[in-house]
Amino acid sequence: MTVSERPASGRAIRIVYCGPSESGKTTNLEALSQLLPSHALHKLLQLATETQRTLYFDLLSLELAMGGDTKLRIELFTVPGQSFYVNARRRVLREADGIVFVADSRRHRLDANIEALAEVAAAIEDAGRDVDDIPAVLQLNKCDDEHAVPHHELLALLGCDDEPFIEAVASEGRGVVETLRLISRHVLAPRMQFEPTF
Ligand SMILES: Nc1nc2c(ncn2[C@@H]2O[C@H](COP(=O)(O)OP(=O)(O)OP(=O)(O)O)[C@@H](O)[C@H]2O)c(=O)[nH]1
Ligand SMILES: [Mg+2]
Repeated sequence: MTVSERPASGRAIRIVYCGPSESGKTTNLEALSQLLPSHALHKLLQLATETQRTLYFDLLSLELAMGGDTKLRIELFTVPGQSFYVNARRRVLREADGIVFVADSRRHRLDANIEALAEVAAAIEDAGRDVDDIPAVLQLNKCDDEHAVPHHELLALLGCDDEPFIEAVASEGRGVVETLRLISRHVLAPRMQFEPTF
């Protein structure tokens, strides 16, 4: 891989975790910082309120060895899910190279998922980009809840029957590395030969 194969400005590849408030976005990054091999991890920066709700964003920076001396930096961002942080979400989403939508599988969060998904699409379109041009995967989180909606029903309700998805319990580390592998493949495959080593 050469520098010219990196995104336009040579910056890191940015993957944004979005979804309704408290769906488990920050928990994904926390679990990854435990589960990924330490040589790949760069840093985890968390900006949270006293109540553990994300205030602006969280950032987990990874460095993947690509052979020789070449390293590829991937930055995983979360955005705050609470409704009044709409502008913070838009700023982070604007430059996303890939999106992980962390849905909350609990039945009473159905409307919140639908609303958050529509907002992601609107933010991308407002930034002059086409949603279909940005690789995206769905993580159906909180599958451990007794009121979790079955995955086929949740996908249909979100209008995402044909999208790639992973079922997860982020608080137990289940499905989080798989989610990162899936989105990394989608983002990197068109740019270079890539087989995740994590
Ligand atoms: N039962 C269960 N709880 C989870 C799961 N994933 C996360 N949680 C819990 O859900 C709560 C919210 O998780 P966060 O990761 O802070 O959610 P968030 O999406 O970052 O929330 P905001 O930053 O406010 O948008 C925490 O108490 C987590 O421990 C899961 O798969 N199952
Ligand atoms: Mg958070």
